[in-house]
Amino acid sequence: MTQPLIITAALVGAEVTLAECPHLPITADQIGQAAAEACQAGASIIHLHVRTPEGQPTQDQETFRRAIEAIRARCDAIVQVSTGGAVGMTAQERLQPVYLKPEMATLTTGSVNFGEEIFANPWSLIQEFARAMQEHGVKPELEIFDAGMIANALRLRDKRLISEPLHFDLVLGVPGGMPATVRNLVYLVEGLPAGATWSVAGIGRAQTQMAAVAIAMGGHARVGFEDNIYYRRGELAQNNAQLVARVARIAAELNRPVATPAEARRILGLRGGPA
Ligand code: KMH
Ligand code: ZN
Repeated sequence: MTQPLIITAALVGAEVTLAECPHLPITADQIGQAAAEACQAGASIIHLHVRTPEGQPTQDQETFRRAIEAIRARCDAIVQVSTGGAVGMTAQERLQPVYLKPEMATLTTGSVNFGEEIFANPWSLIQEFARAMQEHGVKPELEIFDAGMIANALRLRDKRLISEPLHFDLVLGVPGGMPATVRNLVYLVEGLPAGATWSVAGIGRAQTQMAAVAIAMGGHARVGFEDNIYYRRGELAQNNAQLVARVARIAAELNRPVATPAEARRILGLRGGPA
């Protein structure tokens, strides 16, 4: 039987600027509000980056703490913190939100060109991040930008640094990573271990297309300003919830009801609500 659809709302990201996206949530209050609206529209995971008051990406623990509190005050979504942060941050900087013991955190299992820059994730860093997540009871979402990253994730599993059921997010369309095509998505999904769950994050205009394919394939979907700021060509989205709501509507047409946070926790093997 097909599972309910887990929609992840990637509300903020690290690269999008306020100049490009005037509705980008920045403060804890704005992030909490955006999360509540996204949940109302059908999201059950909030993928979380935070910003300084000036709008710069930061991994500051206190800024994360305030944003997480603001989300939890308004909805029951699973909070998934980013350990990717922004390109160029140190490992210690990036790890800070894991110490807050959120339910989930991202774990990118390899390096990838990221536009003009390199999103560096050497094997030593990957293992250190996996260990930190294990020690703090945080479930990793394995971020896959290229095919070899799945092999690295399986190496982590074999070394017992991550445990099943594994959850993957297949990020397609980053300039330098795997392009967002149906063929690439199917290829990656075929390489996942039995029992794994997965979502797709299509970048830019691929966001809705990839989400629709994932819905049909039985996977899950990620949308939001981190990956795409347009509702349609030439028209900025008004808020993250608008992007979530569209995917929820497509899912309804395809007989995939959206998962509540409780259902998402069951599907992902999370033990319960937030600690
Ligand atoms: N901002 C990218 C360099 C994650 O959240 O873990 C990395 C990223 C992935 O956004
Ligand atoms: Zn992210």
